[in-house]
Amino acid sequence: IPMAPEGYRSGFVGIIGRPNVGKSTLMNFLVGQKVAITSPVAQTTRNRLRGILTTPEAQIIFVDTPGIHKPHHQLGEVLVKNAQSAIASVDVVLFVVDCSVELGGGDRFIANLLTHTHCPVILGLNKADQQGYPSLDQDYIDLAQAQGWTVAKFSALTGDGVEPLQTALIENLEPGPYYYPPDLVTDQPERFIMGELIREQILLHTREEVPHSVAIAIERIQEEPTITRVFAAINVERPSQKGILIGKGATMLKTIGIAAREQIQKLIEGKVHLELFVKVQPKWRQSRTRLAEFGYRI
Ligand code: GDP
Ligand code: K
Ligand code: MG
Repeated sequence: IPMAPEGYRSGFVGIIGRPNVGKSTLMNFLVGQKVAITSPVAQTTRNRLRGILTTPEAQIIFVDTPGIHKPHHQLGEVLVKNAQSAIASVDVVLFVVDCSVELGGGDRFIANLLTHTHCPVILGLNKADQQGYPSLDQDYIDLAQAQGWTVAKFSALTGDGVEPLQTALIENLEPGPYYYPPDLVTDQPERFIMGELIREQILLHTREEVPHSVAIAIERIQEEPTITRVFAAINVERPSQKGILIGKGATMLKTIGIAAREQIQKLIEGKVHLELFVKVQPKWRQSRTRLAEFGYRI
């Protein structure tokens, strides 16, 4: 890693918020590449992942997190603990909300978690493109004022307002070194992102319990002079889920495969042959060994 120039700033920005407010979409826009998958489904983001933005003035390491729910059960408590540890280990917190909907209990719950943080907090009002009249901003602005937070309003989808947000983030960073090589955009291995891009298509094409029951394992990557061959297993928990994923005449698996291949081609900037097969792994979500095997930090 090279030496950063005089006066260079750097640091870690934790992106937190309720599920589906657009945390991952925002991180992708900021780093200029799809490093985290996005979808209208909650729990799309399962792992804490980093996206790296390097400009001539600063290096920002974004930490994208799974959404925070009010805990109603054991797992919820674990998620909140994880979020709290994420908050404790960053230099700036970017608390993202969806300003096209009213401020509710979920956001207030997160605001309470943030009351005792020592680092600067920026309240990001996302989905500005979707906002109707009357404007719902005032409650969010009041909340930020009461807590002494900075406010930024933007659309992660269109990119409107993201540049001022980026400036505000950099202003809140201390002088520091390059933590990562300047050309790196994520800490995730390419292999893991390939699996995520397949999971994203499953999230977009199937419904209800199927998306939450899949785990992708990239079993082999074969690089040839003109094409990269990727062999991936889609693990599900029950035979019925396998049936749904394959579909009548294997049409579902084909649709998912074509769309995922396109995304993987963009990622590696080359031609890809993608082979998918579906495996039943009963209760993989309860198995620590399996979770680790599928790339989840446990
Ligand atoms: P996360 O769960 O907070 O990471 O949210 P995602 O990034 O996965 O986004 C959830 C959904 O909101 C996806 O369907 C996105 O396309 C959509 N979305 C994200 N940002 C915006 C935005 O600025 N405007 C609109 N209209 N939709 C957005
Ligand atoms: K989501
Ligand atoms: Mg996400």
